[in-house]
Amino acid sequence: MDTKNVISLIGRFLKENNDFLIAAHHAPDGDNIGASIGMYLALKNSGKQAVIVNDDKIVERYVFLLGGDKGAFVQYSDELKNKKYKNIIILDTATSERVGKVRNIIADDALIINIDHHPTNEMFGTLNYVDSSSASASQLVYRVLKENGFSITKQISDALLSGVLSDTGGLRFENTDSKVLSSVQEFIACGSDLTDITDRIFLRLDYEETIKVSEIASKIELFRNERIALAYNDQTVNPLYENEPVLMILNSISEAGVSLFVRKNGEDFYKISIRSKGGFNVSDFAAKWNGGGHKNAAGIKFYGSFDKLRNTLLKDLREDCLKYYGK
Ligand SMILES: [Mn+2]
Repeated sequence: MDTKNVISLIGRFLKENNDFLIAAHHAPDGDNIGASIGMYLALKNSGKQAVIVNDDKIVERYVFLLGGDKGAFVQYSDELKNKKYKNIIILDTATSERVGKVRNIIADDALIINIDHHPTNEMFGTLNYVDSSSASASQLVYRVLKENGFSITKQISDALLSGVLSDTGGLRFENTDSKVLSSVQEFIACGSDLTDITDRIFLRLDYEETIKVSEIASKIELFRNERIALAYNDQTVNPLYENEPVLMILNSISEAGVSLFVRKNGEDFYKISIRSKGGFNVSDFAAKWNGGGHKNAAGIKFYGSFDKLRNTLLKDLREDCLKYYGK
């Protein structure tokens, strides 16, 4: 089926149904949140019932996008389990497993719309609009709404712009192409304030979080030959609200090509975010360790001790980087 067709079928699905569940991958990022809120608002403005349910909480810095309607973005809990939704929209999510426990509230015979830009998308939907050449899922949601005649209010535009800015690192990552810039131009025409949204997403951190981030940053390790920078945090002792500020600091280190933020999230359980600048493909590396993501941003879950992590996964990464950066 060609793209135009899929988009118009998704439009029919949105117009002919009601009571939608909007879901996306756990540990939501800005693109996931922006795409979800943009879709939610468009449905609400058309008089439809909808709710966004995620395995995790919304990230605080994106709450403004809800415009006071805080109940619209719900963290999954077992109390929700009695209701099974039949009309599902899954955004920015490569595999249906990545919605986590939200699967418990999806009916067996549900219709699922899958809108995504991950190259590893498993086409799990009844309708799949997957375009891996798109820098963000928010742009795909924008196209679906626009081509099906939904009006793009400033609030919707702000949500989708936040998604685009989040996945392009504020229009700085390699994926910032002409499609990104023309969508940004359209969002500005819808009334969005690029400077304000950029500030809210990247440049605001409260005092307490700033101190925590600084403490973590002061202990960053650098492997010079391998061009790897590594930060560590024990989330069970000193939890951060979000990972992005530490990742931005790691990424700004000129000697590093690849950065790694390792978080201890439980006994013998670590979550790792990997970023790269330029050619080194962190998605390929993550795939070897049952993780996934994009070329320049990926994630891995590791089970075992930190020593084991150093002696296996980090060792493997150091070898790959040594080969890649050639020293
Ligand atoms: Mn995305």
